[in-house]
Amino acid sequence: MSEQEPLDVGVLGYRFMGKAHSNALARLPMFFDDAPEVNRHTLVGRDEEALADAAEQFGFEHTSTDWEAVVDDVDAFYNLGPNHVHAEPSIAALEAGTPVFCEKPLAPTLEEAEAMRDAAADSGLVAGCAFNYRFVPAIRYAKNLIEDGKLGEIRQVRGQYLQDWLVDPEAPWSWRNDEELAGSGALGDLGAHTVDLARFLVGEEVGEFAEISGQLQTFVEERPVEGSDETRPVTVDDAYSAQVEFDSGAIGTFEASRVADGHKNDHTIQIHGTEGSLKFSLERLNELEYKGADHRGYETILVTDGSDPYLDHWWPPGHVLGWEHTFVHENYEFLSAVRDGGEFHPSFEDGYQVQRVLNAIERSDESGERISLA
Ligand code: SOE
Repeated sequence: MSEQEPLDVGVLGYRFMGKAHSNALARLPMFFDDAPEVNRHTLVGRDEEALADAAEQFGFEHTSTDWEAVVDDVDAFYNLGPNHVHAEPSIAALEAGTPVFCEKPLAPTLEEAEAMRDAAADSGLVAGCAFNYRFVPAIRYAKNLIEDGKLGEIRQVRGQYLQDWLVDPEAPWSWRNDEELAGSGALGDLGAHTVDLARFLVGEEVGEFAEISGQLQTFVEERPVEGSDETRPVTVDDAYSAQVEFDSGAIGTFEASRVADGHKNDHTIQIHGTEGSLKFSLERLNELEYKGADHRGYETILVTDGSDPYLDHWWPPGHVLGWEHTFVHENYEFLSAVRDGGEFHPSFEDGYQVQRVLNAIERSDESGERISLA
């Protein structure tokens, strides 16, 4: 246990992401002996009754419907609300001297992402964008292989993120279907993760995304509002695809969909180099497929040994981890950086770089042209 004062954490948002991060905060002292001590201090939201229930369930001491009061009053502020509330409270927290952990995508628009990136840079504080898939042990293992040169020179990256929860035209409308609230659809919600993973895994080898052409498509133009006879327009994409070239000349293809029937949360990334290849699929997150130069085909590496990234904190080999563990790992890294004044990645700068790519895909779709980011 640290001898420092516990960190008071304020969390805006108590739904899907609120629960995932609160679970992670609760797990930390049990599994990560050297994690900072944390008080789940204040849970922030609008609906007082739902907020009170969530605070009790998630183990928070206080609730508040006023984020402005909270950002000043805690040692770290978690912004886990819908995308349209990412910028203002996060910037206010940084201006108040409070480190911020913000859900992805960093913002609905490039302009807001830029303002957030600038506020983080001006503050000099730890500002993290919660791309949790960087914290899958098999992804860390893959990164180590790439850094060790096991794939040789990287030539191709192929990333897909497929879900099917909107394949039914009667699936209800939510903020995730609205451009004002979300920014984009499958592109920002899912594609942001894949772009971040690509930057994380091979960014040092291939550089940034340099040239991009992309397209977006909306298949269902309006959706029913739950509990009423109303429908609302869908103003974001159901699916996107993009072709890219990196600074090094390596190329990649990327796509995401929320209407890919039969795929629940199928995030895959494949990387091919001059001396080997890697394949990772989120639905088999304990495994990494690797083909080295002296192999004829892929071998499946079960990434659950105590010597594998983060695994010494958990169970004996073969006692597999799940999606929720990625949140424990990212919270461990973020809060340790806050306590120690260290660096945390993915940062707001990383979130901004991802947003540039998303924005270029949108611009390419609108203009029908290939966009240069170089
Ligand atoms: C919903 O589509 C969603 O929860 C995303 O918002 C998450 O980032 C992704 O991890 C799973 O799908």
